[in-house]
Amino acid sequence: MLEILDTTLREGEQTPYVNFTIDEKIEIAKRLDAVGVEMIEAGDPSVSPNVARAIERIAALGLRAEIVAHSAALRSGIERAKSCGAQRVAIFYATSKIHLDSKLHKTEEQALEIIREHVAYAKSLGLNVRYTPEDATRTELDFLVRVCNAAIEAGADRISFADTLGIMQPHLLAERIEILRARLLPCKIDLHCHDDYGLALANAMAGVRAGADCVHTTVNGMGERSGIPDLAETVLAFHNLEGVEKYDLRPLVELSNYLERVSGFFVAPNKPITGQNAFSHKSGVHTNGILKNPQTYEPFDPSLVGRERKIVIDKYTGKSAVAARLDEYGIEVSAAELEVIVTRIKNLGDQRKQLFDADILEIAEQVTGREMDVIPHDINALIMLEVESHVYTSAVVRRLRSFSNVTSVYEVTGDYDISAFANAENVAALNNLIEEIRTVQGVKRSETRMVLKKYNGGGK
Ligand code: HCA
Ligand code: CU
Repeated sequence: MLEILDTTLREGEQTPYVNFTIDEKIEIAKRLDAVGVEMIEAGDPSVSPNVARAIERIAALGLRAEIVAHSAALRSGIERAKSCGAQRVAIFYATSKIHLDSKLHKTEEQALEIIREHVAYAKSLGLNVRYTPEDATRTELDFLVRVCNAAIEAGADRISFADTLGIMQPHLLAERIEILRARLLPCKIDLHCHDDYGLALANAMAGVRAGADCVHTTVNGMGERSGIPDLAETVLAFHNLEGVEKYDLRPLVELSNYLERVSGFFVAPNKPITGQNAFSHKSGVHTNGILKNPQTYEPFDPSLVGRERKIVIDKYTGKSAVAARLDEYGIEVSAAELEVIVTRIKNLGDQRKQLFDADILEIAEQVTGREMDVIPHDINALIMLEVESHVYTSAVVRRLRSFSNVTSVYEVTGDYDISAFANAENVAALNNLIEEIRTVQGVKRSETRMVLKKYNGGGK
């Protein structure tokens, strides 16, 4: 049965410009535990005193997950892992020729001895031990087997087959796992697959099929360079495609949002599961299908992860989607009116990147000649911010611009320093956005005005 080790707190914190506070790490660990991952890799205590303190605090929480500390093959690191209260230490030592020659300046025999000695030392301290041959996928196979078996004999019960450079393909990885399974002494096999070609999750799934036990993930796929498999994608792919039902799917989207908030690292709109567009439909053909039966274009029901499907209205839209959107507002139009409304939407859509419900309602008013007394569900808001006096306004602007819901940002004169236009699906989403904006460093005070109706000037 599949196991997951989440390493958001170790590999994830190796993402450029990402740094968690101890409290944030504790919150992340609790939320990971709620999903039900078997192991949480909480950090390498030799990196800094605060990393060590965070591991110590997390280990003391008494979570269900086993708490793992990462360490180079150094006695001091292994001792720190022990004194932090981690249940397991993951000792990494590279095994590929290029790493041995150019980085570690060790022969294969020297490397083998170092690995054996440090695994045995960790075991003697009473720790569970995983050994990671870093750059395993570029390591000569006979040597890899020798090293891993030496580590297992010395007390390791897990080997992490690390595709450190993300160079594997599913069929190759599966082949290697079959060989390792046949030639390794009894042990569990972890898969640590980097995503340099976008193949990390596919590789991991092939590896599990071939006999590996555990997949390493991070929330939002964070990590060095292009990161490793995203936790939500991994859980959903195994749940829906492989029938692994032991993880709780409900905390995943919130966990992803939380990570965006505390890391400043935002997922792309097309990111599966957690991305803004993951359950949106646009073309007339697609939306027509979705309205008749969602299964026509949905791999699974978005409510499985607490999300909603969304139909985007613009020039690609057909009549059924517009009628459905008007119907949501309790607005009925005749077939002839609908025809004209759709034509106008298409014309406006030719000129604009994005249409809001306010635009659609305005068109419907013009075409029918009836006033529509409704407030658009998707909300436009003007958010005004005062910035702390010691902070550069431009630094706050830069952070604001990275929010996908923020459509434009202005530095302004007057009581406030910044005004930003934002759009959100509903009031709850707008609330979340404002909460997130308030946590941006340097924001002192905010005031939000919701747009009730929008009129375009001569330009647009
Ligand atoms: C690194 C180490 C590592 C270790 C993986 C593991 C890798 O290069 O930073 O211990 O399972 O990718 O090899 O993250
Ligand atoms: Cu890694």
